[in-house]
Amino acid sequence: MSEQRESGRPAGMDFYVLTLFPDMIRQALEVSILGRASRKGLIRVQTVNIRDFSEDRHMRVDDYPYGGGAGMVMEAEPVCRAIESVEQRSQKRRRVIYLTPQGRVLNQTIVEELAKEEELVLLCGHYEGIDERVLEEKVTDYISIGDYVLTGGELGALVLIDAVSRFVPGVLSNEESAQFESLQDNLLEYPHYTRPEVWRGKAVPEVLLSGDHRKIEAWRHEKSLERTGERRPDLLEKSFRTVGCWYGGERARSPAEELTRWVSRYGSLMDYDRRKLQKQCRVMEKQELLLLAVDLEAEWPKEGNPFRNLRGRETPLALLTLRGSRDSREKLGRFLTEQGFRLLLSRDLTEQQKAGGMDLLALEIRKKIL
Ligand code: 9D3
Repeated sequence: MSEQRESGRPAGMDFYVLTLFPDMIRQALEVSILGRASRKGLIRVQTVNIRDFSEDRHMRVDDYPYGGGAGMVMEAEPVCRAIESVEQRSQKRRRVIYLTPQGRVLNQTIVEELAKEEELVLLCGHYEGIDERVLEEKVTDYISIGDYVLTGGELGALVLIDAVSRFVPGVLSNEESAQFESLQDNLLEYPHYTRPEVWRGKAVPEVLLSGDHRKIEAWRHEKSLERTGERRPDLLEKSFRTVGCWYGGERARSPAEELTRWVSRYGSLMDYDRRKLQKQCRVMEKQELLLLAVDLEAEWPKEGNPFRNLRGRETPLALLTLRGSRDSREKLGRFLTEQGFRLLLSRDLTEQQKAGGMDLLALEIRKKIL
């Protein structure tokens, strides 16, 4: 728990919430999982009351809108000073997120991206909104939590903190770990069952009692797909069947497997060292995702390119290579593009490992795929 970052700062995450209603933020974060995480010091939430920066003896922070119209507008100066009071606490560049119905709608990919930060500044508006000029100066991200109207940004900030905190190491227990959740696959979860085995005449699906883990995993995947099709067809269109594939022995195999596990709970694997697979024609679909790891210095079969019979239909592809020149990587990338793949990214694995682990790479792929 006393794990430190290289910077010497404690691990975890700092949130600064700028609001006219700090109690609303604090009280919500005292309880349950986030309360526990706060007490452990894994997440630190500091509220800044924008009213403390009012320039007015009545502590007013809002005024009538220029040009007329309904409601009040929060003044630029108190908001700006509140943000600057946070900026003063260290020189670091921080994202300043304004919660607004006009923002990008929050989703799990955005949440994971934000979880990479060490600190986030969350600005909550009230009334009609905030004077545009301070937003232009200070805000880096505009985020909405959905297409419905709230009375202010506080619930938005709480939703964001809740979702992001789940990715902070230690906030969830091992069993609850946020890493391998089905929403990463853009699929809803499979149905869950617990004892008794028969409840009011309704039995638990047979397969779950079989003890056959492969069969159970296949059943859960099928149920996830079925359920997403019924309840969230919009999500199903954004979901991809991930296929991890390698050529060139163990060196290529283990990164392919690792990345596949990071990208998808239900990923499958193909071993292109097997001559039989090379000979078979396989056309991958648009809704599949190919993660391909190739050792460029592994010997090629005498028939030529081992992937000559692998085709895509605009199938997204992430290409990871080991050894070999940049030139040979680009050549393979072009070859696969001609075979019908849509090259999302191509990386040298040694370079990638220097830049960041498979988790970062997986997130990058997820962001590029749509
Ligand atoms: C009633 C005023 N609206 C004109 C049609 C504009 C408006 C201003 C301020 C609507 C809502 C709000 C307050 N909402 C938020 O601050 C907010 C919010 C939201 O309303 N929906 C979804 N996400 C968010 S994040 C912050």
